[in-house]
Amino acid sequence: MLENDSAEMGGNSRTYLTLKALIAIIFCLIGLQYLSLLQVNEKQRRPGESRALFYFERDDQKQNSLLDDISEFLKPSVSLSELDILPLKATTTTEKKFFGNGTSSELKVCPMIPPNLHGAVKVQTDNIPSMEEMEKTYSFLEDGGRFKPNQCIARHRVAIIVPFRDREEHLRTFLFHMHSFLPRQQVDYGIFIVEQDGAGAFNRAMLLNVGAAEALKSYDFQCFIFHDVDLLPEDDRNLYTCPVQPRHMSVAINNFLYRLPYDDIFGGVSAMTVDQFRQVNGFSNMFWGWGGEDDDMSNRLRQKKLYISRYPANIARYRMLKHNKDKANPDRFKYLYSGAKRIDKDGYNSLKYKPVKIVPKRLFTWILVDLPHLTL
Ligand code: NGS
Repeated sequence: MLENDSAEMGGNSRTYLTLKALIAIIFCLIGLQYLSLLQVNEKQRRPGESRALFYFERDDQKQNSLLDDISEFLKPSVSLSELDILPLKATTTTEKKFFGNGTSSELKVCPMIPPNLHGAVKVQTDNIPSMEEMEKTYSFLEDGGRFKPNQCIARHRVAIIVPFRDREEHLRTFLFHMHSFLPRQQVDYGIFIVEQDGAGAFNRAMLLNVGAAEALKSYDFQCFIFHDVDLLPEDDRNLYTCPVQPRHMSVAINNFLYRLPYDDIFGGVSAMTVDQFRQVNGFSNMFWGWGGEDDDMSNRLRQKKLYISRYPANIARYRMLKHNKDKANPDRFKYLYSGAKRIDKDGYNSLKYKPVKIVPKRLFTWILVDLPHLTL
């Protein structure tokens, strides 16, 4: 009986000790949780914002103070590679500009951080002017929707390539937005609208290949920005410059609650240098109908040891215009799985197309193209 009692008492004290330890652990956990909450509250983040890239973060108290944001760029701790901006070759730091009256002046290379950015910008989606009205508003453009700054030599020559069909209203909204957004970034750019002729399945990737080929015929562009017509950037610190590594730009889209849907996504808006584009042999020509072509490009990049870079989600924000979803391509997974075997023979080097029209209009270069179904 006594033995039983002491055994029971020993058991009780062990249970008591275990309970005490458990309670102590629970208090520790509550304490830790409290501390981490304090840290989060210290800087409220928007959904999808990156934790690591503090130099880009917006201070909510000074949301409209662009200078504060930009001065972050200039901190010595931020290296050129972190900014993901290609340095300019030393040979082109100045250029003589000649005026009609016979005088000339020496132009300097534009600053790395454009001085007149606004930060967050309004995206207008209604009461968009007609093409004719816009041509007057943007009379500073050269034919082909071409712009270059006249105060300095642009650091980047960028072809914006937009696959297109049947979306006239989106196109007007896009042009209206982009031609007010891009000049502030002091890039030398042109907009190429690549329209697929006929009513067959849409081939976004092949249109992008065509746009790249035609853009390079017209000018010495350094990089491409492949751009869906229904995506409008909401912050002009999202620089449309040539990337060091391929850059996925539409990181945070309103329709996806400003969150990246998955890590390897390369659709929507993405930038590549001409050299990177050639390394991966451009896009596959095999994706007819919606989906997969951008994932195939993502696989090509990985295969060629390039990686996808991104601006932080509080800057790389986009508004998506409303539209009906296209019919998905039932063969997309088949082509995705066999992509690695095709990279060297299906792409930019096997591209064939029939240009129906190539017209350098004031707001853009219009490329109407007939796409053949290629076989390997
Ligand atoms: C994936 C598609 C991508 C597409 C992405 C986002 O599922 O091509 O959704 O699409 N991949 C496949 O279908 C294999 S979105 O919702 O933006 O239209 O880019």
